[in-house]
Amino acid sequence: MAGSNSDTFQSARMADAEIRRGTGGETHQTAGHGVPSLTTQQGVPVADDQNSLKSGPRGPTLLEDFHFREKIFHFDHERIPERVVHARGFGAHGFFESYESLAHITKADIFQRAGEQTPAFVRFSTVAGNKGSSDLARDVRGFAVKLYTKQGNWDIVGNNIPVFFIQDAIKFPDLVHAVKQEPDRGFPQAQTAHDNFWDFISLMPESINMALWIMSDRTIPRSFRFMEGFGVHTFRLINAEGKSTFVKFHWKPKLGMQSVVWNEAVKLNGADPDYHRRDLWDAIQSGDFPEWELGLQLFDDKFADEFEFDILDATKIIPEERVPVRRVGRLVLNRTVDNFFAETEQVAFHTANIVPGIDFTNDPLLQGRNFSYLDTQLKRLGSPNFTHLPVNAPKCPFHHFQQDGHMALYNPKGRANYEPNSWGNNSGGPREVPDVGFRSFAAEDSGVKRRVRAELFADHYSQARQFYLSQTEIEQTHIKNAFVFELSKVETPAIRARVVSHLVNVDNVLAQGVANGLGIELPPATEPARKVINDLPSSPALSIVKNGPSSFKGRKLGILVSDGADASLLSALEHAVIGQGGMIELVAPTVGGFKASDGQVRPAKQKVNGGPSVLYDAVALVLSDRGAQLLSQEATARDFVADAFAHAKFIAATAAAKPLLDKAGVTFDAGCRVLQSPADAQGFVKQCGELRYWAREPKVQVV
Ligand code: HDE
Repeated sequence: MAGSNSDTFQSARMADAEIRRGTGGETHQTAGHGVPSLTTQQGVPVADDQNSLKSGPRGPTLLEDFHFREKIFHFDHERIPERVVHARGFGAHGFFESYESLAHITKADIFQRAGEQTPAFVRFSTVAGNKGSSDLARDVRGFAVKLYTKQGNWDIVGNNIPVFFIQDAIKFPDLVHAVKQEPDRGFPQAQTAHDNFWDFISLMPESINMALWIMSDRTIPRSFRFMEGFGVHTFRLINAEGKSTFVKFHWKPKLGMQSVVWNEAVKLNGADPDYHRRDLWDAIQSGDFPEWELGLQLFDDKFADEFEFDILDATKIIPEERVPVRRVGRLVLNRTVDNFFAETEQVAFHTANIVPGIDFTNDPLLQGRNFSYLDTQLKRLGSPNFTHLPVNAPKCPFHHFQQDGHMALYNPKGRANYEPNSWGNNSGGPREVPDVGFRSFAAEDSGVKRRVRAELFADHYSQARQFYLSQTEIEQTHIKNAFVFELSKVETPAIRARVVSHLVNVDNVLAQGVANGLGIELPPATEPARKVINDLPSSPALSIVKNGPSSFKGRKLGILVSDGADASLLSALEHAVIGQGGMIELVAPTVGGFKASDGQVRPAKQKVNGGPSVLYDAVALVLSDRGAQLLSQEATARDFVADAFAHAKFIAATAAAKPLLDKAGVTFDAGCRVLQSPADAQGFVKQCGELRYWAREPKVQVV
């Protein structure tokens, strides 16, 4: 038979799984009790996996030890190249469910029927850090979604920020070189706080809008569950009549947006470098499945012509207040991977993976990406047959004449491996399907061949200003502080000043604040290539704080406990948190547990020096007099309290906790409360739904 066939492929995969389980016609003895025998890759049973073959107990190891040779050989080849960017990532399975039929806008099969579920795989990532870097790096997060639709795989390979640094893909290698570790010294990794990065940014005014976004709290999300995702580019939806509608894709977290504060991120990287992946893993494993809604911003040519900015420019957004986001379905992540390498590491996303009903625009960044991703897959996965890997293979039938190559997992039978052929309907293989097959939108394109950009691309500051002015005061302060932090790590004064000279075009107060923080004179503004539009309306959708949650759902309360802790208070807190859909974690002097006031020993999740308060959204101290005395001598317990206070978290404490609070330098404010009786627990947890007591922050952060 000609061409590929998913049935053949499925059976190849099943056979493969059988082989792995060793159930394919086993002849040797099993290890007993149904435990499979250890074998070599060739299926030869292994008698001794503890000792290599030697000539005498103290003699040389023998070359003929084929088991040892094969084992070491395979181990030596376990690594594949990590991704050039987005190396550190974490994936999960789930599904997308459409709310309504969008047949009038797109013929994409996934959007035809309300309630239809489509399998999905999502990989979140950081961009700059290497595979082993920490989760809380200040960085953009990748938000890549593979939708296994009935008409092929559709990938939305997006980020958690809706704009990008550059406008033209030809600058991508420069951008990535500048942000990653510097080539002479090999550091710093997973950081933008170094000379090369800010040198490049300061010489590329088009990146200033994105610079504002990355200095905001968007780059230190509380976890993947609390961040938005964006397709970034303008795409097209095409309906059955061939009509095109422009579209921008959004993912909106059901739990609302949330970020941590910078000092918390710095500490989290030490306390738990896997904080984000652990969070997603824990949520899915406990059945608290994270969800996002897919939002579409739909607009036509008329809007595109009237809009102040070019819809092909990936350094610009279309404010939601201008074109509303229509929520058309939900994405649910409900299954962790079986094997990290097979799925998260080997998944291969590609912006050019689109399906009938979706199409590209001429965004020069998108066009460059469409060219790039196949190269990276080949380099990383080592074979053009990477689509044969289960995570990458379509889940719909597929048939084609592509064949052979390294590690071809399915190899069709029959004679026909080309078309047209005259082998007849039964053995001639697949044929084109003009009526339903993918056809590119018939956009009219012509022009003089030149290396240019469109005129409106030259507006570099207007939307950066709009973004900044749309933030709450607390978020504006965080942006200023982030610039000061990053530029204070830059060693070359001229680079620092050049960055500030761009900020003058964004907002004077911001520029002056950063200059003050750096201890430099305010430099004159960089001459803008195009006049800055100063009066763009504020866009509340751009603020995290304005789009936070309304409850403690999905969040975690850390409770510091000691022997003698009031058992009724503990259960009241637990009850209140679980009632809101949150979680609690007990932190105690020993992980083995503590004896509460009811005489029962309860195990703790963390020992106090391994469970700092940065791991939690809010904290409670349920201590006995003796426990508080003891913990007030313990530096990590004092840090637990002092950090929670400094990070503007809500704090509740029994009256007995006072010695510890005093030693930690905490004076109660409206974000703290005494837990006098179990009845106080509800009120406290309700307040925790606001996540942070921001009014405290200016009082505890003065430089
Ligand atoms: Fe990517 N990008 N990118 N990118 N990108 C990759 O592909 C590239 C860009 C994004 O979890 C690579 O498989 C070019 C924008 C995500 O596996 C590579 C350009 C956006 C992921 C690549 C861009 C992204 C990647 C590296 C400039 C947001 C991770 C490994 C035109 C909309 C996907 C890989 C995953 C990965 C190239 C710009 C998002 C090298 C040339 C803009 C989320 O092919």
